Amino acid sequence: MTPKNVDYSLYLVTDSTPTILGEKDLVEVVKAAVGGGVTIVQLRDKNSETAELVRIAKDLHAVTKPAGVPLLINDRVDVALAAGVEGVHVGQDDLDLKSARHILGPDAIIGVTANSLEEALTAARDGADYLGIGTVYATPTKENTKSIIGTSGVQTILAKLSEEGLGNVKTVAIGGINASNAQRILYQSASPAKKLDGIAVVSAIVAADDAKSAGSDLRRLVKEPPAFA
Ligand code: TZP
Ligand code: MG
Repeated sequence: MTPKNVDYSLYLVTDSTPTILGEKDLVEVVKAAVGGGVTIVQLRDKNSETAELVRIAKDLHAVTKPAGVPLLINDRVDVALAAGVEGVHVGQDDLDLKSARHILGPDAIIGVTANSLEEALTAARDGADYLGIGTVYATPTKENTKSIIGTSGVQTILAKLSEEGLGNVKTVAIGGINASNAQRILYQSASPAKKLDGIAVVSAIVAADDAKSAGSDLRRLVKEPPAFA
C-alpha cells in the first residue's frame, strides 16, 4: 500500500475482552473482517503485556498486510515500531503527536482521538493524518468516554476544520456505530464543506457471530449513497 493513500471508509478497532470478543480468536475475526471489506485496522488492547502485544500485532499484520490493509496500534508507538506496522492511534493522554511523528517518521499513519473542537483543531494543526472523532453515541465498549457529541458535534468539528483551512485531515467517527445507524451518521455529520471519510466500529464487527458478513454489510452501507438522502 502506498503510504498515506489510505481508505478510511470502514475502520475496525479490535477489542479482546470476553464480553466483546467472546470465545472467538482475534486473528480469525480480523481475517474474516478483512475478507468482508474492512479498509483499516487498529489493534486496541489495554490488557496485554508488551511482549504479548508485539506478538499479537505481528499475527494481525500477517493477515492485514497481504490484503493491503494498514494496521495501527492504539497507544503504543514502541509496539508499532517493534512489529513494523503502518502506524499508531494516540489519545489525548498518550505520547503526543509530535513525538510520535518524530519517532515513526513521515510515512507512518498517525491518528489522534478528538473529543472536542479544540482537540480536533490542535491535532490537525500538529499534522495528524486522521482524527477519530467522538464519542458519537454512548457505548458499553468504552464506558468512561469524556463526552457524547452526537452527529451535531461531529458536524461542528468538520465545518470548523474546513473553515480553519484544515480540511485535508481525514476524519472517522467512533462510538455506538453499527449497520442500523452508519448511513445516518455519515449523512447527518456532513457539513457543506467537509464530510467524514469513514466510520470506526468495535462491537459491530468484533462481537458479531460472523465478522465477514458484518464487515461486508457495513462496507456496502458506507460505499452506497444513503437510501434516504
Ligand atoms: N473511542 C470512543 S468510543 C470507542 C472508542 C474506542 C468504542 C466504540 O465501540 P463501539 O462498540 O463501536 O461502540
Ligand atoms: Mg489511548
